[in-house]
Amino acid sequence: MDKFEFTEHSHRRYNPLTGDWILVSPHRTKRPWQGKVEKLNLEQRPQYDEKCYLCPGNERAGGLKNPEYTSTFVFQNDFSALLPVVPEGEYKKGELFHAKSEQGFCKVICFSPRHDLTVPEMEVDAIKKVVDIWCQEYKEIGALDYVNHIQIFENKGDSMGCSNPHPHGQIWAQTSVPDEPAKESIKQSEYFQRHGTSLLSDYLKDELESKERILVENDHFVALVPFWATWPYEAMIVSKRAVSNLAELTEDEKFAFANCYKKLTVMYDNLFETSFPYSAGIHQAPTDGAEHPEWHLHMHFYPPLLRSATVKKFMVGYEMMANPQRDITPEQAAQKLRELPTLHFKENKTS
Ligand code: H2U
Ligand code: ZN
Repeated sequence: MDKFEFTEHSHRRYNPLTGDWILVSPHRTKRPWQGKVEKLNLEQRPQYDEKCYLCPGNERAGGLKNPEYTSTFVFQNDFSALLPVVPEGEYKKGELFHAKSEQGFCKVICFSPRHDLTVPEMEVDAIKKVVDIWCQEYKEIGALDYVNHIQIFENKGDSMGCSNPHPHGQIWAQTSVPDEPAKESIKQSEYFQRHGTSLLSDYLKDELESKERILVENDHFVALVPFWATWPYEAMIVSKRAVSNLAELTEDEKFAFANCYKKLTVMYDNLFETSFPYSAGIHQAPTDGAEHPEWHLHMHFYPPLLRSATVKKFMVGYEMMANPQRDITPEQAAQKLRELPTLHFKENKTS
């Protein structure tokens, strides 16, 4: 019997941030693929679309009008999933039936007035303004008594349920800490108590030494494919300094974050020469008034594409019933992404 190699043999990997496991089956990448591999014809969008509810000056559902904004613009979601005024209440019947009222609100952030751009096509200076808005919103919303968790996220691409190609993200703020960040809170707390350092600082130290899964590195931020990545090209942006939330970032760090966000998403677009869909979101300390030295700011990117602009990975079957599973290893995914040109493919075609 050969020695166990994780480039060859099926194995499970542990996600220390959540406590979840993932099944990796590298031997399956040798399987023949007879499906189609195609590029998408990229739609050309206008810089301004009169029918877009996010473009400057346009009317949204409900009749409110967007201002003639020139960089970023934030508004209350007209169809918020959470509401600030809800009667406080609880439903409990024995151990098995339990429901509780939840208070909160949702906002939408337009990243740019330009309808035709996406993050990888924006200038770093313009992306920095998006980071600025995230920081400002985190501070302002976090100061509200009833808000303990602020989820900042971006859904990109209609395959991720994004309703509009105009570059934008969302913020959902609420009283409870939802499950994903709650799991990460417990794991980071336990780690901090054992070691006195943040879990992600120690993880990053190792990753920066091996360089196997690093995608982008600058003075203050790193983008990498986590050792425990679930999605084929999953990535994570982590701050080098163990800051627990956006409000702690310096100006230089905000620029570095923007730079990392751009470089990672350019890699993504270049991989299949398509506007690469993903759900991305920032995990950071809860805004419950307490200090959270265990929390280490990071941003997850979960992209669904597997083999081409149209062939997606489905989290179905075994994955829904048991554990997520992947074929190409995180190391192979990182290598593929690293080998891509650093210039966005659209710029390459016009220059
Ligand atoms: P997506 O990122 O999933 O496309 O969501 C865009 C949000 O914009 C969505 O949550 C909101 C929707 O409720 N929206 C408005 O607030 N006003 C509108 O006029 C249309 C859409
Ligand atoms: Zn638009």
